[in-house]
Amino acid sequence: MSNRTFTMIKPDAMKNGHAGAILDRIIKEGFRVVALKMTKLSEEKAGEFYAIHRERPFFGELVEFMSSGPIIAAILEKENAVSSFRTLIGATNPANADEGTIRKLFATSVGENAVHGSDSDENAAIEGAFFFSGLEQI
Ligand code: DAT
Ligand code: MG
Repeated sequence: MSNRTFTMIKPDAMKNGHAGAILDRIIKEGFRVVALKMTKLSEEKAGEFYAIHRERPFFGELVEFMSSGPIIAAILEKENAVSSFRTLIGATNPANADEGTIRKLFATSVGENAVHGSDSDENAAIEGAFFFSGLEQI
């Protein structure tokens, strides 16, 4: 079990001014920030990141949204990071997310749901490497 996960604060949360509150919550929940940057995905890069969803009906919408504005990307460290972070963010659709979760508090809709969290240790490593070199991981 790896102790790292990868997250993005998505364009809706950035635009709505929730980035500070989300980072504050993540740190208060005991995650250590290993790497952090603000960036903006091109449509091509967003499509590459979400390639696994290429055949899904919402893929075009997802790529357009994820490239619509700045994001914050980060690698986080905590025991059981992947599952612990998925619990903290809540269900994909904020309407189904538990009270107090980041998506319940800050998401706009199922498509614009404030934050990304890796779904496995393997994907956490792949996604972290998509944004950060080894030297950028402290
Ligand atoms: P998660 O981000 O919880 O891992 P996922 O991997 O199933 O969810 O989907 C990736 C993203 O795609 C999700 O965060 C938002 C978007 N998405 C998922 N289901 C959707 C739907 N039914 N309609 C619109 N966008 C959707
Ligand atoms: Mg996912």
